[in-house]
Amino acid sequence: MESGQTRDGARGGGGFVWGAATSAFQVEGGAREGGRGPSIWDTFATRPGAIEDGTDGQVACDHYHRFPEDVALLTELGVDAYRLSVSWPRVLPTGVGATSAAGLDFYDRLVDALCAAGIAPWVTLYHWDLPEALQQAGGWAARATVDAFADYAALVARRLGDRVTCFITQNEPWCAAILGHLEGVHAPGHQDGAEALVVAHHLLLGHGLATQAVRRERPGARVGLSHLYLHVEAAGPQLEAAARELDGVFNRFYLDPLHGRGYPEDVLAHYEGQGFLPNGLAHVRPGDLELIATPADFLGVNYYTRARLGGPAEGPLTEMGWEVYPDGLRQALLRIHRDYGPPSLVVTESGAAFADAPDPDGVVHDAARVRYLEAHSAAALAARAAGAPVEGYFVWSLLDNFEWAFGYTKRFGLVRVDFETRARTLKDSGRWYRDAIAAHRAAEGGR
Ligand code: IFM
Repeated sequence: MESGQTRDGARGGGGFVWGAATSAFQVEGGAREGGRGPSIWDTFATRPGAIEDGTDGQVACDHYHRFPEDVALLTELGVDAYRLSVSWPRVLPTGVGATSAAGLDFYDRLVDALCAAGIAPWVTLYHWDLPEALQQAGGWAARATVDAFADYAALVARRLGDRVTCFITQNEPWCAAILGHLEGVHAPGHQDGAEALVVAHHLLLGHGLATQAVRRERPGARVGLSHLYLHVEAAGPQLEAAARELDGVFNRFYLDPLHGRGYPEDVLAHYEGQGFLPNGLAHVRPGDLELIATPADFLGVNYYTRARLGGPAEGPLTEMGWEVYPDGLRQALLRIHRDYGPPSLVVTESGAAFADAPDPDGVVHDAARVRYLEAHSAAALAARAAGAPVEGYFVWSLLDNFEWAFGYTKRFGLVRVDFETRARTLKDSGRWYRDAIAAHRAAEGGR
């Protein structure tokens, strides 16, 4: 390691990590290249009406071919770290067994390019693109998928772990389980509450097993999970119980088992009442809860909005219809610190979709996103100043990209992507982020 770099490859000084994030399916494209197998999102996108604009991830931002340009953009921003995800079917086309040399080479080259630029790669192992072959064998509802995931995690750690220190096992288990298996709006598009709860358990178990697998391969690795945190408030005392229930299904159902408390009784009772536990907890085997509670090095917190029960939103809404409520992030970080005490907290996603468009000169004046990021990064720093061990802040997203069921209709990027030409344009928010990072670094002592 060169002098001036931290253990995580950040620019130095061991200070706060500023980053930007994407995920494989949302940006890579190259869907049929290098022997990549199909993922459940390739399949789901072919379902009529599944994706709002009828698009798919075949080309996406074409990051598969244009990653050098994207690394140059990250360099221009001056970030310490870039959070990317590895596409499981790109490196293991059927999820198990034979690897794709071309797929592994792609991540080698990407990681090398980041390291050469002094940017630490933070690697997410599962950001929702399950190999379709595994779905055919039962998907996350099948326990065998959990073992396959641990093997895949070991493979990635073996291959990239000489240059990657930080691994995120699962991104947002709530989304994968509930949106994908109960609401049916994400791949694989099922609507089965009982299956969704089995899937949630297997995703968490996959986190525990993958954490251990990564550490076996790379004892110096740091491993965590990214949780989508919903800040829930009741607008009046009569809604306190409903707020506790919503916080339970969204937050505690994941954070409690991750921190050794098992599944919260009140949430289990709620799901039982909905008929989602016809066999009780038969899918939870002895030892599972201990595995899920394998101590992590950090908890990733993805924060976008609050749910205010019984009252209107008080802040402006983003293009997703989500209320802008920065103080929810500060409160979330302090609450998680107080209630669960993970050794470190990292804001692994924070950002907003707005319908920004280039002006006649091609400049994107996304003032609303600048305000959003300014307020939310300040909220993260405020929680840190108040004692929560907040280690970093990653903007979602580096690029406008494939926003799942919304296709390309929602733009979250610091960088605009023209989906006809794939041309990239740094937005005002990108320039603001670059200056904010530089100013923060200068204030921290000029690193
Ligand atoms: O785009 C998603 C990302 O994949 C997971 N977290 C939320 C983002 C915005 O919806």
